[in-house]
Amino acid sequence: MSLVGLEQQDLVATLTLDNDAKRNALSAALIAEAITALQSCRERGVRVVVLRAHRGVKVWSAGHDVTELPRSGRDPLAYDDPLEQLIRAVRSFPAPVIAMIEGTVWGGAVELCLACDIPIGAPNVTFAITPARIGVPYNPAGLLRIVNEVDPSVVKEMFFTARPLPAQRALEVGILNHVVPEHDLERFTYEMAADIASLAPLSISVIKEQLRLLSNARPMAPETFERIQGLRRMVYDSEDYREGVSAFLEKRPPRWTGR
Ligand code: LCV
Repeated sequence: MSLVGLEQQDLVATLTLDNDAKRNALSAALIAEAITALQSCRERGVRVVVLRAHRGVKVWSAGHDVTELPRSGRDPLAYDDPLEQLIRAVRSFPAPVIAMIEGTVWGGAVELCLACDIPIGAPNVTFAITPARIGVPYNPAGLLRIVNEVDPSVVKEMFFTARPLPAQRALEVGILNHVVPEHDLERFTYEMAADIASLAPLSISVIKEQLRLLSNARPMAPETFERIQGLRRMVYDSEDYREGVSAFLEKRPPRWTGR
């Protein structure tokens, strides 16, 4: 079964998340298809990729596939986690990736939208950052990517409340570049894609890569890195993490103990 559609019109490719039954949860299988599709776009010299879900979806993506999270004692968002691989593939893709978003966006899918170069949303879009719903720690690379894009006090509110942030607020804090009515979203997005595709590809590609490298250019003492790793381990080794994943799978509210 195909979980990601790939189409190309002129120099613009469209990747469509295609698993509405599971609310486009970012399973390893879906991500593998997305990465293969990006690789194919790269080989074909595509100049812009539009990443989208089907028109009119209520959920753009429900985030990590919770059924695939390790049960306990293992880092749930390690370097080789499929979503981390997809985020790196989007960020290092040698041409702009536009996220065209309708509906709600959850957990790791928020980061996927932020990894895209130009996120454009409909008015019904919301973004919820959700590790505290499931009791998982977050990875430092992800935290850094988010605070690079969004005001730290807004980031804290999103992590601490797990509340969905509405489109207009997402626009104000820089998560979205544009909010466009549903009926105009495709026209707006594909016009921008066509404009980008008409410009000098090498210039754009090199500026994208320079910005990516510069956004990571922060020295860190090894002790600091080890302390961050130790903090995460406290969470993924905890009873709360086991409880959070079990509660999701059993479709019941979690009982947190803070241990
Ligand atoms: C697997 C799912 C999922 C799903 N995984 O439809 O960033 S972190 O740290 O938080 C990271 C670990 C992460 O990204 O975690 C995931 C964060 N995501 C969420 O917390 C959202 C979880 N999903 C929901 O709250 C609801 O599904 C929403 C509100 C998105 C949609 O609700 P709706 O009533 O429309 P259902 O809940 O009935 O879901 C339809 C099917 O999709 C599965 C869900 O288990 C159900 O499967 P069955 O039909 O087999 O019962 N599903 C939804 N989200 N993240 N599976």
